[in-house]
This record gives sequence, structure tokens and C-alpha cells, in this order.
Amino acid sequence: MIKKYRFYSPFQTDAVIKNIELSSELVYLQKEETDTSISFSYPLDKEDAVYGLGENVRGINKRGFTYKSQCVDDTKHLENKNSLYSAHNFLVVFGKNTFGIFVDCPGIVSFDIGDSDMDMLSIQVEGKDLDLYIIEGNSISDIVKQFREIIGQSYIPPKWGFGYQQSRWGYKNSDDFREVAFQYKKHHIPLEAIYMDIDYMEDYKNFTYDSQKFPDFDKLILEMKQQGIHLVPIIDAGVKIQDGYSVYEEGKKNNYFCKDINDNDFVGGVWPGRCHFPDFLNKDTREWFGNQYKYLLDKGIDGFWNDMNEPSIFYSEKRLGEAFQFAREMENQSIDVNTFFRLTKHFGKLSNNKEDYKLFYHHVNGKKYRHDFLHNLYGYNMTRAAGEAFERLCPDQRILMFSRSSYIGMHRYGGLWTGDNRSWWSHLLLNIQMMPSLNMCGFLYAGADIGGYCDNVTEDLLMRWIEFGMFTPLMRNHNCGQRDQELYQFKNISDFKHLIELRYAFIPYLYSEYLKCAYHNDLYFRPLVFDYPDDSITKEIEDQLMVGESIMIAPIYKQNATGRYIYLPEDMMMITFRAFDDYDQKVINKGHHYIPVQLNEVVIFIKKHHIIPLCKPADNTSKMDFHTLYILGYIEGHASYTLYDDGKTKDDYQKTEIIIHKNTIQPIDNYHLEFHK
Ligand code: MIG
Repeated sequence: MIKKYRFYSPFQTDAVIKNIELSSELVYLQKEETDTSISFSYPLDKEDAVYGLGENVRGINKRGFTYKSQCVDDTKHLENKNSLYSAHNFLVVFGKNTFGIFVDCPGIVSFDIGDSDMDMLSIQVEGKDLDLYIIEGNSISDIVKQFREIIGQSYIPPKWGFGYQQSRWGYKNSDDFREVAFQYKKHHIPLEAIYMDIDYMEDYKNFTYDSQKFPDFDKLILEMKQQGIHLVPIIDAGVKIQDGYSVYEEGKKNNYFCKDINDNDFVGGVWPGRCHFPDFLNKDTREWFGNQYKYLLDKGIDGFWNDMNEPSIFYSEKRLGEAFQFAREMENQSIDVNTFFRLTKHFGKLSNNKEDYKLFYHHVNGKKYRHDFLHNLYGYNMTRAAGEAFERLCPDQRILMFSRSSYIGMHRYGGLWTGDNRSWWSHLLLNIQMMPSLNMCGFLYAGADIGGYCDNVTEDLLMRWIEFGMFTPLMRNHNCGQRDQELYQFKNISDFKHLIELRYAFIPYLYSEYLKCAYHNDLYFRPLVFDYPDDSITKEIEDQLMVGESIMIAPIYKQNATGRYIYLPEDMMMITFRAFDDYDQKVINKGHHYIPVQLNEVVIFIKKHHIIPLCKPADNTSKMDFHTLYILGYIEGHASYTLYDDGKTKDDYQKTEIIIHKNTIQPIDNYHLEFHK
């Protein structure tokens, strides 16, 4: 049951695609209004927990902090951060009353969840124009499902998007890419994709490549493709101002860029120097920008990542000018402490200054909007431009697409990665805790930079992270630290090889579960409390997750740990893998346990009467036989599983029922089934 309320005249974000009639009497929430904002409050019961809000710091239960939707490029994901790159305004209160709240407003929205007053949830919307949705249902999962139904089906990546992917900011020429592919092959570690960061471009211009460093760009793409490896280029939001550069020229000529107050194209600095910013909120701009991807699609590229689309702005021309002017004035003076601070402040405040978002405008359906009021929609609409273009340009093909910044609605066009995290154990835990919240908001294809993006990873952290990352739909190792982070750079290469092979073995299960969740609006990752709401212990468990319908995981996220405490909400079959074909299994009873998990081991727990279908790993998905399945399960008498796989067309899927009786297993359709030994 969904109730919708409208306040003033909100901008239509297209987050929700179902028509819902407006209600008048507000339930659960108490409304208060000032001249410039509206707030909604709800007294929290002692036992209430609050889930959701997608990409944010801290734990799964969001109670006890203030989160602020205001997309920002911030590379320090610390406990005191109220905002990260995305704005995901959906949450569920679970407890005395259980209900969902979605605040559809593209401006700044704050969620004070028992922060100022520990027993009060208070949501403040700046600007007053909003649509508010209240969702009632009989469980958290049911509420989430209803919400997901109104925001539309989540993006589905190609199956190869479930392969292992390697990235680094620092691959600079064709040989660097060949080297990565060669090393993975040499060490027999499966590899699906290598990412092209900004250095592949000519002067950081979108939809170009540097022909000096990549004299054989087209050949490189095909050569990799022959090995089953996809090259995935980055696309940035800013467009370099440079005469003769077609994207700039076309954008300028057709008024596709955001304007400043005087109706000139707004100028801000990013990678390429001075840039214009496409007005992605405008349909014509989206169509034009989306068509630009064709340049790379035509070369055989079939995956992209959209970056810097909060948008991230190093400096606005205005502020940079002021800083230089101040510096010039001070040049020959004796600079005392206060002047020194003013000087550094001028330059320190240049990057991602929120005031700059008041300096430019969007034109949508004949109306002009100042950017800051629509800020949180920018990355969403950049990715929408791409997604809409792929539908036109290659309607039968699934293209890999994910973005850094997002708003709910973008989940229909692509996935996301969680940005510039660090090689910290706490960020491995953050990755674990963020996944279910992202799923709630529709973002199923998601993952963090495995191993951590900034700082130097240690081998044990990378290995533990791989052991969790092998369950995330997007499994990408990315970094910019000094220490190289490709798996072959470390000592225990064969352990990494076994872990990556294990991920590949899991693909039939993981992709099948992904498709189910996308088609039926379910959660791929769930905190235990979602599945076992009547077991009061589960609410306290924030470091174990259900993955798909059959299994629970309990990753290790502490350095030097050789095991951990776990809680089982029911009897399960524990499987300890060292490799795809090297594992132990035993039944563990409901309750608390300590389990050993050596550095090279992965543990999963299979629910009773459930199975997982596995597959033999290979160099990458292009070389795998997905029709020979090895069944592993907790089979008491019988078990069944519905296997989903890609259908003949993109909008269609194939569904196969697998029924297993202890010790007998029937081949079905064109699958060959065997018990995993
Ligand atoms: O200002 O393209 O989050 O993944 O490697 C940094 C360089 C810009 C930020 C992305 C990161 C990427 C980096 N980009």
C-alpha cells in the first residue's frame, strides 16, 4: 500500500515510473514548515531500527547519525561524512510501526535519524518542493518490493559483467594493457575486463583516444576480445573547451551545455582544463551525448564507467579568478598569519565548492532551473543518456554501464561503484554493510574498489576483500596507490587464482539470483533481520549477509583473524572452500559458533533444502560451459532450485526448474547436472 503526497511543485525526477494517486492525510509523520524548508518527524521507539539510504557511511541500521543527500566527490569516506557521491532517499523504519519513506526531491535532503535527539527521526527538505511516498507492507522485504515496483526494473548487466575485472589509474599505453592480460594469463588467473582510466584519452577529451600512446587502439580492442577480455573506458562529465573538438563544437552550437547567469556556457575546470558541462537534464542533450558513445561502441567496446558526474568541479572560473587576484595583490607584501590563511583558503576552497552549484542553470521543457535545486540528478541523467542511447544503438545487446554519482531512477540504466575508498579494513566492512542498502534503492549491480582505491593494500587485506567481493555483482579491483594491486603482484598467487576461479564457479548461481532480483524486485543482499525478523538476535548482526535465496555469508574483515564468531538463524550446511574443487562441508546448528577461516579460505552457509549450481571455471566467461552444472546443497530428502539465465532476447529470460532427491539428480532440458565432488 503506497501513499503519495505532493508539496508545492516538485521537479519531475522520473525516479518513480508508476502513476500513483495523491493522498491527503499524512500518516506516521508530523509535518512542519518554515519559509525555506519542510521537515517531517517521527518519534522512534526504543526498539526501532532504520534501514536504507543506499550509499552512505556507517552500519546497516542507520539510526544514530545524520545523512545528507547532496552528491559530492569526497575521497575520504569517514565515519563523520554525511554525504557521498549519490542521493538515495529511501528508508524503512522497522519496529513498532514498519513502513517505508521515499523523499523524491533532487535538492538537499537531510535525514537526522536519532542524531540531534536520539528518539526522533527528522527529515528536512530544503526548498519545499517534493513528492513524498509512504509505503506500508507486511515485512521489510515486502515494503522494499513495493517500492522497487514503482521505480522500475533494475539494470541488468551482461553475464560477462560477473567476471573478474582489473583496473588501475595508471595504465598509460597499449603495452600496459597487454602486460596485464599477459600476466593474468601466465598465472592462469581468470580475467574478464581491464579498465581504461582517463589516460587513454587525448588531453582528457571524452570520446577520443590518444593515438601517440595507443597507435593501435582498434587492434588492441579486438586483440583483447579474441582472448575474451573486454576493455572498459571511462567517460567524464566535463567536456573540454577546445576549438575543433567536435563534442565541444556541437555542444556549443546546439546549446547543449549548462548556462551561467548571463546565458553563456558555464565554465568549470576538471581534468582537461576549462570545461563545459552537458545539460543532461535536457532530453535533447541526453540524446546527443548518448550518441557519442557510438564512437567507442563501433570499435567493439561494450562497457563503460561514467565518472566525475556529481559533477565534480576543480574550480569555477569565477572563484579561480578571485583567488589569483588575491594572490597578485599579496605578492609583494609581508604576509602575516591571517593573510596567509586567507591566501590558502582562497585556493583550498576552489575544489567542489558547493557555492559553485549556484552558478549554472539547466533548461528543461522550456523552463530554467538553477543547478543546486536539481543537483542530485546530474550523474543519474548522464547515465540515463548512455542507457537510452544503448537502447537505440544496440537494442539486442546488454552493455556494461555503471556510474559514480546517482539518484534513484538511475538504477534502471546502470549500476554504480562506490568511489574512492581506501585500502583499509574498515572499508571492507563498509563495503559489506553498504550493499544491502544499495539494493534496497534499486542498485543491484554494484561493488566497491576491491583492495581499496587509495593507499597501499596489503596482501591479506586484498585476499579477504576478494573473498567478500566474489559475491558482489560488480567484482572489480581498482586502485591508484603506489603499490601495484593486480593479483599477480603478490606472493600467494595460486591462492588468488583459486579464489577467482571460485567466483567463476559461482557465476551460474550469482547471475541467476541477480536476474531473479531484477525481474521480481527482490534483494540480492539482505541483512539477516530481513529474512528472520522474528529472531531478535538477527537485528544485531551487521557483518553477515544473505546472498540470493540459498546462502548466507560471514566474511572476515579483521586483520590477522584466522576465524570469527558467527550466528546461524537456523541449521545450515557450512562449506569451507580452498578452491572450486577443494572444500569441506558440515552441518552447523542454529546458534552462535566460532569458525576457523584461514586466509585462503571462503566459507558459505547453505540453507536447508537449498542448492547452489556451480560451473567449471575457465579463463573467462567466454570460455565457460554454462550447461554443465555441479550441484552443491543441503539436501535432506529433497531440494529444488529455479535457475534463471539470459533468454534469446534481452528482455526475456530462461527459467529452468531443478529438482533434486538425495542421491538422484535428473538432467533437465539441455543441462547436464552432476553432484559436485
Ligand atoms: O579525480 O579518473 O573515482 O575511480 O580512477 C579522480 C581518475 C578522478 C575518480 C574515480 C577513480 C578514477 C579517477 N577519478
